[in-house]
Amino acid sequence: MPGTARHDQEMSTKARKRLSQTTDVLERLRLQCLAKGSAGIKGLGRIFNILDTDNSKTLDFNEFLRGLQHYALMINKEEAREIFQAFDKDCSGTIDFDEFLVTLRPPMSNARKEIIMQAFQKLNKNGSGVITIEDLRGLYNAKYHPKYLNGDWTEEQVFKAFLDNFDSPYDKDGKVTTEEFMNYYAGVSASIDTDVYFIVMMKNAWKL
Ligand SMILES: [Ca+2]
Ligand SMILES: [Ca+2]
Ligand SMILES: [Ca+2]
Repeated sequence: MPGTARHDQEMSTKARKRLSQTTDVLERLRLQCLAKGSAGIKGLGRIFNILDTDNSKTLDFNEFLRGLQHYALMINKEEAREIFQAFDKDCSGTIDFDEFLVTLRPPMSNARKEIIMQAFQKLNKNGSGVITIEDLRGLYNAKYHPKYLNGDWTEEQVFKAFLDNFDSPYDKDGKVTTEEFMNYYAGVSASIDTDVYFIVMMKNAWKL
């Protein structure tokens, strides 16, 4: 599985170093997430949940402000208001998980996006536009998974666990969209310095 513990640790170390040099608040918030190893869709989902104290599945301004303070981002209310608006793309007055993810997702070069899309297309065998268990049969070998080998899981359960890595915590339906796939790899990508290495890793992982 691409995105190893070693990668996460490197990412975290680098993010902490860059934190001391950055004053831009949005970038600092992003680096705080990276430093905690929470760049991907799951990690950001966890952070969103923590900030959403009333469990409304959206963040209002007060929850957001408390969140910024929790991450030790000392800014005044005016600045916080500005950043809040940068997140709130549809100007609804609240931030939903998609808005949160898209704003905090570490940016990726076009070369990286292209190779991610190639992997998606390969996995999306039947061309339906979303990856499901059906697509994985014959493409992803579940039989080497440790839990399959020791008899804990069926092939079906291995496939489900695989899809679960990509599935958004707020749209968990066993189907993986291009956006969810991209969000997952934005996390992996943040731990890898060069495009060349990222592309090699993707090619090896997905036999592209
Ligand atoms: Ca809320
Ligand atoms: Ca909104
Ligand atoms: Ca989904």
